[in-house]
Amino acid sequence: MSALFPALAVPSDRPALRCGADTLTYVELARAAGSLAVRIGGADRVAVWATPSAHTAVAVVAALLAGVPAVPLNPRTGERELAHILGDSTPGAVLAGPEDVLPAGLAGLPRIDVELTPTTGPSLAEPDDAESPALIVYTSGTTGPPKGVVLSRRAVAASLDALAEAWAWTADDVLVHALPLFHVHGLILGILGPLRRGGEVRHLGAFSVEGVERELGAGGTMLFGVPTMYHRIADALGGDAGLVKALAGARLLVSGSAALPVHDHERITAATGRTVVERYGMTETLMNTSVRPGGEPRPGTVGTPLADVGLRLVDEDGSVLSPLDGETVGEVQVRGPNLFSGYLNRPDATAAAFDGDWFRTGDMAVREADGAVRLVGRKATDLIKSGGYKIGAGEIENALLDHPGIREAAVTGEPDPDLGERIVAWVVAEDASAPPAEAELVDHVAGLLAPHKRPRVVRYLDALPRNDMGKILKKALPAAR
Ligand code: MCA
Ligand code: AMP
Repeated sequence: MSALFPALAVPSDRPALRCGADTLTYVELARAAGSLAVRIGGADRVAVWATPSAHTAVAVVAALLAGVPAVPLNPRTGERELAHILGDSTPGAVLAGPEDVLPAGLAGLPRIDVELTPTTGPSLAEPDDAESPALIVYTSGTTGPPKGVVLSRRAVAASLDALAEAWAWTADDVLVHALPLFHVHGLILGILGPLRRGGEVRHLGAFSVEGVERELGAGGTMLFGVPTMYHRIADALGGDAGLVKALAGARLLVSGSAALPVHDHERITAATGRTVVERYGMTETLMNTSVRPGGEPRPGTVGTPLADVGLRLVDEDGSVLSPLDGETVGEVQVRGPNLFSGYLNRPDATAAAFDGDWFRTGDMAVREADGAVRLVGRKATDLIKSGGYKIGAGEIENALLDHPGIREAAVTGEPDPDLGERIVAWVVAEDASAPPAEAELVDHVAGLLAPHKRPRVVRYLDALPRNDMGKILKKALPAAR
């Protein structure tokens, strides 16, 4: 396989990345990542304390240069989730910025500080094995703790190249975003994507409409975001001529990780004349489809399959559906070089996820006459998409049940104009006369799992609705209030 980062093999003085005050050219990135790669070479796996910083980008590039699989860690991960990820992925060290304060859960691991400006840095030949694991990214399922998705160098390269073809993404592009760097969207598409092309990425550190306006106004050509970010941009467009101009000047506005409501598409197009391009992917599959820029605006669809991606709809019995009628609903299955290699330590879950070489996405869709995919729902109601994060109801229920004041718990997602869905916890207190306060339960979940998994609303009930078998009837919950 050819190198993941051709621009690092013969590095130039072109800008590679900017995050806050830190900027690195390709020469500087090659030196920083090259010297770190030497320090971690030989490790089986490394964890990366994935703050939204240049240090994270250098750490992950170094791991890829060294051929050592990287496990990005959400720096806000709570104690239970962190313990699970470390126990499951058994990294030999953790890479972190020199200023980062690491939690007690990482105390047992050797720490390697990421330096941005080492004085020397050897140039390294990248490993050649396309099937070797590049990254292990943790993702939620409906029940149990998150699973480690093993992504090969082949999958990363194939998906980034398919996007480059679909979007005419080149070394001249300057990508602007503020996505977290411990998921596929922000890290693989948002950092490794521009670096594979030899272009530039500017990470805002934290999302703000002002930051988007500033960087798109100062030469940014592409913006990546989740729908919540575009919703906030759409809210701000009304009175902000500078923001309108910045968006209108960008070459490509891309939304993904969850559905961008048609209303937000329309508000952005009405104000700027630009259409937001939606693409559809998954941690396990990287990118599957995209609307093609320059074609007809297609709000509500996620476009057609990317190069080399096979996509089919399958009904309940496993029969393949072929009508391009915009009506017949089936589960999306995909295959191609973009797919993951399996769940770490979970051959059972890996086997269950496949139908032959087709991966069952769990997403339900119809196909339009031109083959465009329109997602209409998910098979599992116990998966919630909030702010673009996938969150399993089961893991939150388990965390709530661990609170001594909680006897029963059920978690659902409710429509939310900003987050897409908000997490709602329905609880029965041990002592109905003195239930734990809402803030206490919210902090409890945030502390064990992660802040984005915290319930946004807690509703107290005397009992959860159950069927004769004792199973909680989640659909009956709203009526039980
Ligand atoms: C509030 N906070 C708390 C608590 N309450 N912290 C601890 N305990 C509490 N009780 C803090 C948070 O830590 C955070 O601090 C701040 O309050 C707000 O956090 P949050 O609620 O998460 O922010 P938000 O306003 O809801 O965030 C919106 C967002 C975010 C910026 C859009 O949801 C986001 O970054 N989403 C991106 C998700 C994503 O990348 N998904 C990709 C996976 P502070 O402000 O200091 O941070 S999907 C994927 O990869 C596939 C392949 C795909 O298709 O893309
Ligand atoms: P994750 O497992 O966190 O990587 O999230 C993947 C899921 O996000 C997919 O299975 C879809 O349900 C959803 N998703 C990603 N992109 C889109 C999109 N453009 N529109 C609707 N849903 C999306």
